[in-house]
Amino acid sequence: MNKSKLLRDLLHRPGPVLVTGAHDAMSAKLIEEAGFDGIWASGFGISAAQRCLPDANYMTMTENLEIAKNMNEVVHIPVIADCDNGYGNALNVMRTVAQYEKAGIAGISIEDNIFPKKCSFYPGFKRELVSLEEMEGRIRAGKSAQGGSDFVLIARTEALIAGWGMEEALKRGRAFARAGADAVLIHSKSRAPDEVIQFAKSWDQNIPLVVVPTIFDSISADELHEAGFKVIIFANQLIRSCIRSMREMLGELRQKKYAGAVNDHLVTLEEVYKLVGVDEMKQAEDTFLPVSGNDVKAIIVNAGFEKHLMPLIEDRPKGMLDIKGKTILERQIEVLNACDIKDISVVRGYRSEAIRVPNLRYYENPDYEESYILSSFFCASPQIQDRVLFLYGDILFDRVVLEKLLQSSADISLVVDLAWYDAHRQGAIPEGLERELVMMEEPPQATYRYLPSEENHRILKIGQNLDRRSAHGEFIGMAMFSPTASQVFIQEYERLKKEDPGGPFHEAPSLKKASLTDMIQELVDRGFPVKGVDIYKGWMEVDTFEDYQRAWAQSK
Ligand code: SPV
Ligand code: MG
Repeated sequence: MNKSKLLRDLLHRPGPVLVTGAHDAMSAKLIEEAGFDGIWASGFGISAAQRCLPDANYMTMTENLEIAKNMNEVVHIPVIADCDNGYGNALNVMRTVAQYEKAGIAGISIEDNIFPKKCSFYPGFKRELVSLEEMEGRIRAGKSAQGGSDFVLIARTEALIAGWGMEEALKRGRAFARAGADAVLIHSKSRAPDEVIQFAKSWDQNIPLVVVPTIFDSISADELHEAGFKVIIFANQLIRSCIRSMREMLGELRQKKYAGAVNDHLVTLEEVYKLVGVDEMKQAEDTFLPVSGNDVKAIIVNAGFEKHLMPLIEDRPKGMLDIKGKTILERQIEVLNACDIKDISVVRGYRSEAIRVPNLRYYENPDYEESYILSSFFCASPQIQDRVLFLYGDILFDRVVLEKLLQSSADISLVVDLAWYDAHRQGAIPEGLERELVMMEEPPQATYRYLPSEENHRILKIGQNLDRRSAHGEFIGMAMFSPTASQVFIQEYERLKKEDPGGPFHEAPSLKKASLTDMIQELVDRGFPVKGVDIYKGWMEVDTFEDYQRAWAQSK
């Protein structure tokens, strides 16, 4: 975006151009937010706020440029930089123009003060201006140094400030216009606006006038515009209001000595987050950084005894079955670790002593024969807080499956394999095979070529007894809960336990014998949104001897 062009467009637009002085990036952003047309990178404000120094050319051109750049980076409106006297003679002005233009600053103002200058309002200092010829040279040099045609050079005369009179002020203004200035700034320290109004009345050049109503502060921008001014700069009101509000808050804090005492003076933390773009940062992180599960607690259930796998699991639970030199549990941990999930708990039950993998946290379900998956997960209830990954102990899965789940921002996300849908329609899944199936709000498309959507699908029903014709996919035994959902999960489970009449719970004969899916159906029924993260293959369950053989054959 060419900000100089933007500024030129503003100069040609009807009505006054309202510009306000900033002293850093945040003040510039606030000026834009308030609806002003442009930013004045104020020499007075920058030297006060950035160095706590007088406005007297103590800061170098590069120091000032750096601050103006900071402002320009965070706003879309044009920045006009106050470049004092151009930091020297015509040669210095040339470099100043070139550098500011290159940095994308829309325009600069240079004044006819000598170098070093003093702020126009400091009392008790002798005011000296450079000769008209010297100033004409600065303007011509500046215009010759710009690369494009849009950069705006404002020439400012301090003739009225220095007491050189209206005639000299007009003579200088006209000469500046003839030397190539794009606008003229007439400055005044008179309490009444009469001087600048008189100047504007006599103005007979074809370039716009700029005014800074600091001392003559009772005239409005509209009145100044009517008098002939195009650009009105409120140069230092913002830095002065900052000093006042900082002082007031600090005085009260020092006196009362507790943070909450000054809340009335403060914006919320959220307002600061919004201002600096924390939401945008999160979005970029989600889009571009590799997903990380370092804030996730994983709970793996490995408690059950499954008779049909005997004698394979005679001396160990299913998760400790070896597949080419690594157990299922070790393979799961490998993938979890690869996604930065290091906080892993395992719920043991059957042949508990056979699970002795280091660096894991262990919980026991001694009642594993009389209970089921949901009870087992709750044996690790101290871990059900923050972001939690619930994982069945008998699945092998590709890293991308877990990565996709970690990317989900839903409160409750379940990994759903859509390959089941196709396999079922092709008659490839024998009747009677127990599968935890899901029905979703937006079913997958029944077409040969199908791109799983980036959108998560809301789950309506989940369980083994779902009518297969209405099921859309299979829950693979991997679910992730947000901190809020983890809390809800615990609360609901405690409530159910307390109110448990002992009868069936969804598909289970009792709450104690419930699967995770029964609890999820309960949350769905209670109106809690549960989303399916869809995948297409990329995982495997070890449920039967045949599964185990297949896992051997396919694993690396
Ligand atoms: C500045 O903001 O630095 C100015 C305007 O030059 S004034 O301080 O009003 O002179
Ligand atoms: Mg200044």
